[in-house]
Amino acid sequence: MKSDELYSKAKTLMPGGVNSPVRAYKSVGRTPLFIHHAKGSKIYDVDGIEYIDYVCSWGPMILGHAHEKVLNEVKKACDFGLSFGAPTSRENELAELIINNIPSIENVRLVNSGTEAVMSAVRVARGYTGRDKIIKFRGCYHGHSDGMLVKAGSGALTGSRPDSAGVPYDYAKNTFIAEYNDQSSVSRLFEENKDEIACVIVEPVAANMGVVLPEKNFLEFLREITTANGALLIFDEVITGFRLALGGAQEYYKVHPDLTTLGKIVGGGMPLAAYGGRKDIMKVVAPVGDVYQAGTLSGNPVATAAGLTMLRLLVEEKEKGLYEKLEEKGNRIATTIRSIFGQSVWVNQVGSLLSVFFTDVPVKDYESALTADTQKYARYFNAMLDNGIYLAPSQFEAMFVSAAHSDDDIEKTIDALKVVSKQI
Ligand code: KE4
Repeated sequence: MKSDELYSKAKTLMPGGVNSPVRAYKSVGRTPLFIHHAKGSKIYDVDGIEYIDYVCSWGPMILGHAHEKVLNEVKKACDFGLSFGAPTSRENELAELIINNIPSIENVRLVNSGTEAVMSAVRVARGYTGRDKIIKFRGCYHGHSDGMLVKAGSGALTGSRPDSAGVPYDYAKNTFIAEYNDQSSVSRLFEENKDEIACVIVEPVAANMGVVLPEKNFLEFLREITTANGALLIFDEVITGFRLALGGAQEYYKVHPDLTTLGKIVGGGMPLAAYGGRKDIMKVVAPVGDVYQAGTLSGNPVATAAGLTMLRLLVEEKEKGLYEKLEEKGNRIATTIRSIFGQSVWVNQVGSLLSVFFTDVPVKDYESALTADTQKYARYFNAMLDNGIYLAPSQFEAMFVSAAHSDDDIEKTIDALKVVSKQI
């Protein structure tokens, strides 16, 4: 297998042979596939083997890989130069599309990754409120900035401890951890840190402990308690933005945050992300305000060509029922998995986002997600890959369905599920 050879070489060049840890297939015990190309719903490894792809580059490829119109606009943009470090009209157009489609965004800043979007939004919340402490939820992932790589401290009063080497305790102590879907864990932190919380940041649908849906009124509760305490509510919509609806989870669940972070789909597969929100809040961002944030390649002319084309296509496709069709496909796969695997799995699904947990426990939060049998997931992953289905190499990631997944793809996926269910 050429992947084996390439991986052996890669490991001599890069940490773990990869440029992002999850790609190393550590929890599924297999040599990672090296990808040669992708088109539509398919991905092809360096041995020319075709797979139906449910990773979709971890979310961006909602219309399928290598969409002709996106590629054409990117190729055209390249001929005008790759980067200027100066404003371009396409940034206006992309910013306007984001503002016109994400309900709570009135003003937006383009950046280069979801991590950078989150890091900046949290800094804005601190700058706007003049407060240092923040609340995040156990099991939610918001990129790898220091203040986000933390785990719950010993008690509700103490801040968190670093969850990564290299993160000083001082960077972690202002991040407090609450439990997803547990309103009292949030109330307690607000009571014990009165008037000191700058923001609550949440994945409105958690997708980094596997997919866990917000329970009824959870998001509404977060909206109320942050407003009541003078704290900002940040929706990290790097995954849900433009996926659950054109206006993301905030449109889908009708709860509007103060700040939103976007990534993945908004860049059309190129390194482009964004953060934005209420005008009065975004006024604190340099060069208008005194919260500094900058980037050499922010709003890059080639990346904005990809993002702008992607969003324009989504606006068009929405009128043709894109999101209803994605919900239908996601629901069909989820329902089929439940019928094939029965009580041995719990499936959470919303729209084109789903996760299969190998547990007989309803997965409603981080604790219950942890009951999943990760060894069984590894067997499932490997068996599905051997049957031509490319899934996330971790129990605690999501399955992404795209507009390019055809009925035939789903039929083939169901056939593979039937075979695999007997093997693992
Ligand atoms: P990036 O810095 O990877 O562009 O975005 C960070 C991020 C922020 N917020 C949410 C909700 C996210 O899911 C992510 C990144 N998602 C992971 C997949 N779970 C990216 C894959 C990877 O880390 O290689």
